Amino acid sequence: MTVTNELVSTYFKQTPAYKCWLNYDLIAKNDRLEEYKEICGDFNVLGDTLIYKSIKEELTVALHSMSHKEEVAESTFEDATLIISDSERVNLEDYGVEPSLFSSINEEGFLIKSFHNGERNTVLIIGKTDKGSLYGTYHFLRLLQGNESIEALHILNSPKNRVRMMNQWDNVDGSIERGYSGQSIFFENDQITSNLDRVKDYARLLASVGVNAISINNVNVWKVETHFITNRFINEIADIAGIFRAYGLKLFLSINFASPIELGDLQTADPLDKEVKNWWKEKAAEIYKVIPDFGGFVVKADSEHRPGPFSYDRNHADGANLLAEALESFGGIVVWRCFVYNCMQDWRDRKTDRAKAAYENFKPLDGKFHSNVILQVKNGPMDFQVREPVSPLFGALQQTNQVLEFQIAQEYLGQQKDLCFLVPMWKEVLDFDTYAKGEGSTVKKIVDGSLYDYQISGIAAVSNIGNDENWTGNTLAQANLYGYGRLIWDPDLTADEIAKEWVSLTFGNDDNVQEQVLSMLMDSWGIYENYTTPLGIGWMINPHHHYGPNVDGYEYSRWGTYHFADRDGLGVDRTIETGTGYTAQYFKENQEIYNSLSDCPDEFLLFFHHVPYTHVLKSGETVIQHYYNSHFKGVEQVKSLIEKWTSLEGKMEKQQFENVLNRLDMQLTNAKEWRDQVNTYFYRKSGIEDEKGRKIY
Ligand code: GCV
Repeated sequence: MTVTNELVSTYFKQTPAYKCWLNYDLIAKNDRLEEYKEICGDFNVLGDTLIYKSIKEELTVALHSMSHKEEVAESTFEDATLIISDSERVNLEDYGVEPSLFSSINEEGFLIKSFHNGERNTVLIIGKTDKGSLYGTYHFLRLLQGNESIEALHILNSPKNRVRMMNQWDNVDGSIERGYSGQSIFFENDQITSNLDRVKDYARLLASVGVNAISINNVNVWKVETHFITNRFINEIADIAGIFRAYGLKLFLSINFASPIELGDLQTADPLDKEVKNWWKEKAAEIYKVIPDFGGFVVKADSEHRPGPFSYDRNHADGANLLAEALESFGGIVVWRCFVYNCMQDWRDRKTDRAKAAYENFKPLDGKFHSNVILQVKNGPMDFQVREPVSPLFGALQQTNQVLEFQIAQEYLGQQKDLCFLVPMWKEVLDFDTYAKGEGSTVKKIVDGSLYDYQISGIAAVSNIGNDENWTGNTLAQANLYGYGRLIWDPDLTADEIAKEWVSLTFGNDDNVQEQVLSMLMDSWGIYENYTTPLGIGWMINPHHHYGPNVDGYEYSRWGTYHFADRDGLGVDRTIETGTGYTAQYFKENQEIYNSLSDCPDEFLLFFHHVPYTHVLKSGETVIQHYYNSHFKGVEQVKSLIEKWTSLEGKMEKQQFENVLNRLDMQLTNAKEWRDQVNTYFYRKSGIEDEKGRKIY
């Protein structure tokens, strides 16, 4: 059997659910098929790096699958009508391309260009580097899957963010912290998984949407995982790094700050201790010997009981710089997380506030970190709730590299049982104006490094995949994985555009399927918010496992309820005058809006203010009536999601249809529980009847 046949036959054995958006369905429209066959029938990949090998493989399976051609193979350069190369290897002028065009795109950018020489049509995919060629190839394949014409292409494109990272929270025993889609694809039974085929397919999925870095283990680094940076594991981890390398991704590891002690070498992990510094330098050298392009370390320190520099009376800059110095000469970086707060804090003084913690810890250290340190900041000040304001650290750190952290895993957002398409939420975060340098200082300009000229910056996210057949538990949650990559490549894409692309790549180009699934995705965040915690209050969820309602259930609740509800009202007063003073962490324009009861947007009201149940919202409803209305509405909206989905029976593969239907049924049960518990709780607390007289259980 030829390599081509082997590749193709492996590919054909995979289910659509597994292949996700790299489904490469047979092109249905005949005229397009002819157009594609003419151009794509003979391709030639110039270049011999590992990445070019991946490109050849991807083209082979994709073109074969889309055209059902018996043999799709490379032809000679002379005969080729589809040419993939970097800008150095072809004479661009022969194809009417000005070489200077490439100075306007970055290292990972590409040009896709159609060319007609009087005899035949040709398409060129020219990367600035091999990575650019890879991204260009995937872009081109997306066009084919969308049945777009390729006769007059001129696409010059490059990523807006330099770091585009995925964080796995996988443990070596095979479990995944906040994982809702099965077990780890990397680890099992305290070992690295022996069959890494699935890792390769994950690398393909990530590369196809432009992700270029991955950390493969949980930021909570437990006992066995502390050994990842030792001989016990490092060679096998190098194999994983090799798989990702072939798809343009750098591998990172989460490390335990106390490693020098826990690995039995030293008595201390004090970042200013000479022996500790040497220990990390030697460790870095050992790692780079086997993984020469190792990305660096991801670190969670001094948070939720993880060790860190505080034990030695040192600060986060001391801790991060220790590691940065060790990695510097190898070109490695330290991704230091800002999810730092004292989870045991007593907030009864009404001044102590978890939301304030990241800013209080890191703002005073601005400018004190080495240039190869990046601070990774969650999008909101708390923890991935359904609606949070943007973290005030964005814009506040002017001399420190920053990476924004999203969570694709739906930890608090329905755990991939409930549908919640997250791209609209992420768009709001990226478009948020911090006013850090006047109007227009949006988060996307901060993280792409243009506002403060950071050396290195970008976006990272907690992954939502596991070894379930469809990777994400709920097949529709694949849209979040896809959307994350597409959005961080280009934050100016709209949520709607991204959703449309995903639907067509996943379910094909049937108009009705597209319309129904698109509306389901686009409405889903609002629906989830309606039946859970509208008006920005957050939490009220079962502590620890974070699914389902539990109104008083904030896990660190020994100091009282999180929502501060009593018989008169609810919400957290975070104003400067009477509250925790959190609003003061924003620049003036936002501070004034959030601090003012009358100006604060409804969706954040209870995040910033404690108000009576009878407070009238901008919408004209009272807070209590809004709570009743949105919870009743949310359940009805889930019913309508089910109706829409049911109408699509027979229009897609059975396995996919049933998977989502089953999840929607779970969602309905969940939504009803939220409605009933929340409404009953606030009815009993407030004693105020629903003005529509609906039954509150
Ligand atoms: C990996 C939240 C999650 C934890 C997670 C933590 C973090 O608290 O519930 O599971 O730990 O965030 O981001 O470090």
